[in-house]
Amino acid sequence: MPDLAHVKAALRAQRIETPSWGYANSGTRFKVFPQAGVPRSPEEKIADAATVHRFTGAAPSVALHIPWDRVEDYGALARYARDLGVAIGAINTNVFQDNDYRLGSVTNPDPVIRRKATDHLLEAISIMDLTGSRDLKLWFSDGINYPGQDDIRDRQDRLAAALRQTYDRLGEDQRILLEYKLFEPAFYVTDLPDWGTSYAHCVELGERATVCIDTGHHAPGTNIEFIVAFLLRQNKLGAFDFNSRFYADDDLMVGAADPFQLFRIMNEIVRADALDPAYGINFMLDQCHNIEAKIPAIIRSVMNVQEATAKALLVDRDALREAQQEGKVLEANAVLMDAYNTDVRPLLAELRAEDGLDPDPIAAYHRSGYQQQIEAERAEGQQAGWGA
Ligand code: AOS
Ligand code: ZN
Ligand code: ZN
Repeated sequence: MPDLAHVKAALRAQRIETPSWGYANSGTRFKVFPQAGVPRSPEEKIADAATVHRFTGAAPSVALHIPWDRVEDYGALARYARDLGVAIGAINTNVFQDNDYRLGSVTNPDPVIRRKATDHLLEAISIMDLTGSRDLKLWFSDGINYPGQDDIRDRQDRLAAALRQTYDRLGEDQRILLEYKLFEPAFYVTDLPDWGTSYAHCVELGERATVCIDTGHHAPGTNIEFIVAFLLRQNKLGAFDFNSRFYADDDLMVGAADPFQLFRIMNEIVRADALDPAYGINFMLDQCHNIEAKIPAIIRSVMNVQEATAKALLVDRDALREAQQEGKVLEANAVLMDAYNTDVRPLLAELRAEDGLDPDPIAAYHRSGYQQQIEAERAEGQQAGWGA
């Protein structure tokens, strides 16, 4: 059986990054239901992220999105975050919300528009220099809707050229997280549709380019833990955008739709000894809380990742390997299922209590008065940026 002290140490070291846009108002293309107390500024989003960290002890950084989190002085913003006990994490770029990008951003047939898009990516690196961020997260909405609309291969060349310029601008301690997505907003071809395309571009770029797996960005039935295992073996897994999906890119709370899938993913992470922050994987959330209370939903999400991780850490690796090597199919499967079916909530509650945290972070948040305070203080919350 795994050593409990080791399990606890691994859980204590675990870090989950929350997204600034998850704290703001969001919705579908049909309606945004505003909520009371949502942040009006990047500072207030950071304050909410710091609150999630205060109650979970496991979320010490917050990802920003440019331009949604644009400020005059990024150095001051980073200091503000640090004073609240969190760091600014990945910088997300936006080359999808400008009229110029109707036919694409870095893959647009017009070189002037490609230049504008690439300049935005370079600007994001300048912001990282000021915030001390390590990760530049790139997601492109680029693609085409109709066969023949543009040349698929030329678009790959244009994408490669923009990525090359961006990669060459990175500082020594900075890296690219290259995200892929099967479809939406493009419906016929997406220029970065899957992990293989992202992986190939990352290999071409160099060792500071790694793949970001958004768990909601695959065709139904895709075996995500296989992708995780493969990329880990190649040293090319840089980050996750965790969320849940029932249909497409639903951006629901991680661990809500399929906690077993989350366990299988974390099992591959533990198998590769890749959980510790020193390994370099950024475990981010990329979620929108359209109808549920935002801060409690993000606390819940952090807890869901912790629970899946605890179960993965409880897998009896020796017994598993033995059963696998002896070809004992059912026994091997049972080892995994035993761990998955363990109720790890008491273990995590104990761990929090040992660390001076409330064993029940959501209840503690509700008791804290923070929600009442922000509802009183923040007159009119900001929309996350989606559909704005
Ligand atoms: C879009 O579908 C992607 O998931 C992006 O990762 C992300 O939601 C966006 O970059 C937010 O900044
Ligand atoms: Zn994402
Ligand atoms: Zn997405």
